Amino acid sequence: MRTIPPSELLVNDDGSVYHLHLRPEDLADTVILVGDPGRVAMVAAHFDTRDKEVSNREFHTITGTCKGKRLTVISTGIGTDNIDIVMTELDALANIDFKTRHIHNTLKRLTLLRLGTSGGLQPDLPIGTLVFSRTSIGLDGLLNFYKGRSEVCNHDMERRFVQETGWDDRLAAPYAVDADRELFDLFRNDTTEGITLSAPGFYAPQGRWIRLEPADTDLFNRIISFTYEGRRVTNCEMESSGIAGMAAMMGHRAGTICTIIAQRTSYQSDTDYAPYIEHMIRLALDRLVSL
Ligand code: R1P
Repeated sequence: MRTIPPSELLVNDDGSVYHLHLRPEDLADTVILVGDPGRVAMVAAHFDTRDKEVSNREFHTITGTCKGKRLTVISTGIGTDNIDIVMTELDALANIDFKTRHIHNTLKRLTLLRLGTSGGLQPDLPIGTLVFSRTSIGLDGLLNFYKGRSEVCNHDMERRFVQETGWDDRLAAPYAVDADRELFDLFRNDTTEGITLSAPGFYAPQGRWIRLEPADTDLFNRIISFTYEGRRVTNCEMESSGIAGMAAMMGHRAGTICTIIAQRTSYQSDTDYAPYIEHMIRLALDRLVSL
């Protein structure tokens, strides 16, 4: 049996995992992931009880109950580099014995739902639209570091995306991965089905030109025109690909819902988007407590 060394899985003196500062008993089996640490309180405002609250760096966590169901809400901060940390440590809390440093014989399957914000990439998806990322295309390269990537990704979609966008091979190879089907079905009547891009940055990696000109100013136009089996690219954010991909490799059930808060094709944005986020949170909690 493999013993995971202390240098590979770091455990703090109080028995909590290195970055998240959570102990195994602090984690519920159903987890809501948000990017913004401030959004954790918006979700937990709907909880009936709070058993645990902890913060370290950008990772703020509250575990409690909502309509009797035990839930954890955690902030990931921005980007799939953080998702690598959050997903690995959540999985370790669920599936590794911190004393023996052995993987449990029986693995736990977590349910993980990201509630995020994103930019809309089609003119008919206005600000306030809720998109469920049925498929995510990761431009960030995270999954390329994992052996299990080849088993969970849609290689045909990746090939077509590379061909049709004229993808520059100096960039990370894009990976295409589906959300959990059961979670998608849970939300399909209340959300717009999407192909979501996860970019490794907010500006040039999402086609924005502030002072530094992107290397390829037409790339996002070609991405927006990409379709796969009649489905089109709907929105762009920075985490859903890593969450879907890591969860698929680990055997967890994961998906992402994002509110569109900027419309990239008409160059509009809405910074007063809290009511849309509140609507998304209420919808998510209503469905998750029924699982
Ligand atoms: C960028 O402003 C951040 O907002 C989006 C992006 O994915 C990125 O994390 O999501 P969140 O609002 O969930 O952080």
